[in-house]
Amino acid sequence: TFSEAEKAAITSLWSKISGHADDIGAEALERLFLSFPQTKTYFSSFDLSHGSADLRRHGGKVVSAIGKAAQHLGDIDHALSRLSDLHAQILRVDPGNFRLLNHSIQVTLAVHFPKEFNATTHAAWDKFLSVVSAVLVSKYR
Ligand code: ZNH
Repeated sequence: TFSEAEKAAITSLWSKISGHADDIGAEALERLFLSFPQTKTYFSSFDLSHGSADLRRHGGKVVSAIGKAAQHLGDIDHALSRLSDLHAQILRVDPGNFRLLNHSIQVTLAVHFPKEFNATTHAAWDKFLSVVSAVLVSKYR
């Protein structure tokens, strides 16, 4: 599903993100909760204050899962299979929320990696995050 150019854009930006998963993830979540407050309802037991340990821990998990997908671009379905079960069977997050998180992630990446996040890389990441979301909602019924 990805061209060689898209794969290169995804993996090269991932290599910049990987050492900062907690920071990037926490900021993406903070942007999600501030811009789309309805998404906070899934995290009622979390401390959602700026830079909290909960935001950093959960943000780090989300970004690490995205990294796993970036390292398995030919088989994201398989790489995220367990996480897909979790979202479909236990968490049952409304599928519409994935677009909101993807948007927040992309704004965060644009702010932190302005040179790398050019129009081509933006388009590749937009497609990549859509594919990741599609996998995570694929087992809903
Ligand atoms: Zn999710 C969880 C990823 C989206 C909500 N997640 C989770 C985890 C991970 C993830 C890794 C952990 C798991 C374990 O621990 O095992 N997500 C993810 C991704 C994405 C997502 C990658 C995309 C891209 N989610 C999402 C959304 C939402 C969510 C959109 C809503 C809004 N998640 C969630 C929750 C949880 C999770 C609620 C649980 C948390 C806790 O801890 O509690």
